[in-house]
Amino acid sequence: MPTIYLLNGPNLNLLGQRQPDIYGRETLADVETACRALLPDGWDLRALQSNWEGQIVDWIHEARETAAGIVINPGALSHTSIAILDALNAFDGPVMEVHISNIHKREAFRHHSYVSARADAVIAGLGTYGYEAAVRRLLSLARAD
Ligand code: DHK
Repeated sequence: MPTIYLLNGPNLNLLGQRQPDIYGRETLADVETACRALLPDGWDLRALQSNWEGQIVDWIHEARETAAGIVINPGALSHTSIAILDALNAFDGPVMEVHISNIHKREAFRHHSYVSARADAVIAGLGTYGYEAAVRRLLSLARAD
């Protein structure tokens, strides 16, 4: 069954509770429900979150074998992790990078993302709708194949 990996990095388990003025009031469970609702019959979503860089690298390796595409919000690891970039470079399918906030409007240290060097699209500032936009785009790419 074609599967989309929805990967979230550090602190995104606190979505809906932490800094709602920046990240909104929807929880990660709400995001997963909204993304799942977009899937055509026969598609699956593997939604995963970790505060640990190596765990995210391991899930990207797993995705190499099983995923039709990856939607990833690496959280703060966007700005620091060459390991996640390297792992994504070893993945052949489409990669959508999501930031809930507009990282370019925030502190300078958030303006650069290592993951953007690999991502096929970068979504920033759409709030949690950015995840849905990313899933929609992945599905349209898959259907165009
Ligand atoms: C989420 C985080 O946790 C931050 O560290 C990033 C990103 C921005 C977001 O907007 O989703 O800088």
